[in-house]
Amino acid sequence: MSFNQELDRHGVWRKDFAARLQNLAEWLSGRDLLGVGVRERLDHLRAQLKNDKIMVAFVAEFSRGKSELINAMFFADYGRRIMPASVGRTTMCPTEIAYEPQEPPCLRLLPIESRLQAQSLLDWRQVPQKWEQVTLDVHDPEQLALAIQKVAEVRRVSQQQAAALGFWHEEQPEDNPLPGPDGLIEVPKWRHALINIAHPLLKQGLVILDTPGLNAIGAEPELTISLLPQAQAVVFILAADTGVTKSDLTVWRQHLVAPDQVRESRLVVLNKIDTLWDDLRTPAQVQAQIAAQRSDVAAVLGVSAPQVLAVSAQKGLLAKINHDPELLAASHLLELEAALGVGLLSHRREILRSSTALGIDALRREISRLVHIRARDLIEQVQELESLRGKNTSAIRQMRLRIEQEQAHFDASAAKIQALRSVHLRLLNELLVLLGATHLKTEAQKLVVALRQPGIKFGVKRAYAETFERLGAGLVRANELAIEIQSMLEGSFKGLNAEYGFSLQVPTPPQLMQYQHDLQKIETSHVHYLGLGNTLRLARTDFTERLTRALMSRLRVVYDTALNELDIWNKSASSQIDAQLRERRRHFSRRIEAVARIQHAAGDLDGRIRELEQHQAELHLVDAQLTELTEQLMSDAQEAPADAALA
Ligand SMILES: Nc1nc2c(ncn2[C@@H]2O[C@H](COP(=O)(O)OP(=O)(O)OP(=O)(O)O)[C@@H](O)[C@H]2O)c(=O)[nH]1
Ligand SMILES: [Mg+2]
Repeated sequence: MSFNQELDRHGVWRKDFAARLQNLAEWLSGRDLLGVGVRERLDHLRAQLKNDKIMVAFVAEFSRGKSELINAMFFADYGRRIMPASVGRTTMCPTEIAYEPQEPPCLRLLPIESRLQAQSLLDWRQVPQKWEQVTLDVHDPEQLALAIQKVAEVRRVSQQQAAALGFWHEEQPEDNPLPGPDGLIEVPKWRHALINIAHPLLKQGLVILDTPGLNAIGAEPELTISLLPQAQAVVFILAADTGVTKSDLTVWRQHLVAPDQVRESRLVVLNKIDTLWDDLRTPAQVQAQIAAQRSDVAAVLGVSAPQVLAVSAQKGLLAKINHDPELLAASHLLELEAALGVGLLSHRREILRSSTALGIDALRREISRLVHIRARDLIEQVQELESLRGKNTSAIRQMRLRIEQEQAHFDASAAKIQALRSVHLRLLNELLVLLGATHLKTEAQKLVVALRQPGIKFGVKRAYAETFERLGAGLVRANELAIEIQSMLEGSFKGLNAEYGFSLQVPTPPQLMQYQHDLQKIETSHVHYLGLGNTLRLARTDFTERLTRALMSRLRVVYDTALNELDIWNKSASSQIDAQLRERRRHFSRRIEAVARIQHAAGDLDGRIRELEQHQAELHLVDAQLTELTEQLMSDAQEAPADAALA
């Protein structure tokens, strides 16, 4: 199955699943079961399904055919080239192509001068007015392609300006671009481009990242350190007519062999095989030559031969536009799409499914807790009324008094719960500080100071190790606090359950230590990046600052995820208490009301009991339906969708 079909299928499943969650929400609301805790969980699940983005990055030295391959794989339906692809350097800034339904189709460009300011790319994304915006007409491929040409724009600046922007380095003259006759240097006009268009695949959460070749990136740590590690797949491209050059190897080493890589998420493409097609040779000879080149490439890059796919992007694009199946087969484009589809998407789907299944399970427990409280309350009421059978009015009055006393005792529990809450909040706040933005900023600042020390060249590893040790220690402390809170909750829930007959269950504790692994990954990728001859640049203030900003934005993603987990944990604890308090108050007023009715018309007792039994039967049915509904959702989350879903 091709990448497009796989993605389609995944999209159908996600949409379908989201619709069914919506139905569940309506069903629950109709039965007064959509409390705060349940709604939170449902919203979280829906957001998870909706935001399931899959980023595929195309990385290579210039002119290997990255943009052409994107055109061929994703945009052939426009009947022409959409991303600019031409000889020489073309794409000058990283270009992200995605779909955001709440925004109009447009191209947004962040000026290169933004590099002179302190914000990271992540920060700039939040400031739309700093981006130049060009409206796109998706029904007019000519206009679309013309507008997107902007990603190839350059500016000419003085050597000094180029240095400030990160494109000129005294200490590494061999990497510097050639100045023009006027001494000016060509630099990209834009730092980053975002394209928002409603393509079917993009609608399903695909994000494509096109990148420029080596020098056009100009020591932009953000790409290596923040952007590419987020990509679920990185496609590395070589050209059959140039083979593996020195600069190809530099790109490969910088971006593709990051430690801790997920093997199946890297694809090597040997592009432009059409340049080997030769009328003077037999097809068999050509095939043999391609095969030999594939194994050469595999050997040089240290990957297995099947991991190298030989294609012709240009002929693939042409074949799709002209509906020429023979040429399409010869281009081997569909094989590449299939490899990407199988390796990447199935892995991605697994992750989403298992986390969805976990979410449904938590949701089910949350709801059935509510159902069981109601069932128990009904049983108690029936028993209470049964005990009134044949009793005189004074006995009935006695009972009412007793219920009112119980109610007063229960109201006093509010103070206890308040005390519990304030202890909980105090500990929680202490924990939140350890994962907060201020804490991170302070740590990053210490790293900047350390990296600026003269002669840091040999101490980079140590400076990082120390910073990450401190961050790690903060995480350990946060985890200890979480354990403390969890055991406090266990104790007080137990007490409340015993004293007031609640059925509070402590929520699943957050797994903070898992983020230690993310921290390690970030540390290694930085140390790796700096090991690639970038250490010398640390002497430059702007470089060190860009580097730490990139570090910050990646750390922030990790810490925000952790904070989000804490939030769910915390809400699950407090919303349970709220729900049980609410149910209990209702229970009291129902009991008093029932007794009051019987006080006024003693004969109504049987009728009232029948009514309650009717409610019991209804609740029983709700419980059974609920089990069925959630079980169905569970199994759908775990199993692969039937092929029929495609039809
Ligand atoms: N013959 C042949 N030419 C190709 C093929 N793929 C791309 N090209 C050409 O190679 C040139 C460079 O392609 P681009 O897609 O611009 O390359 P790129 O990797 O995006 O390069 P930059 O944007 O400069 O980093 C263009 O003229 C393409 O038409 C191919 O499969 N066969
Ligand atoms: Mg390009």
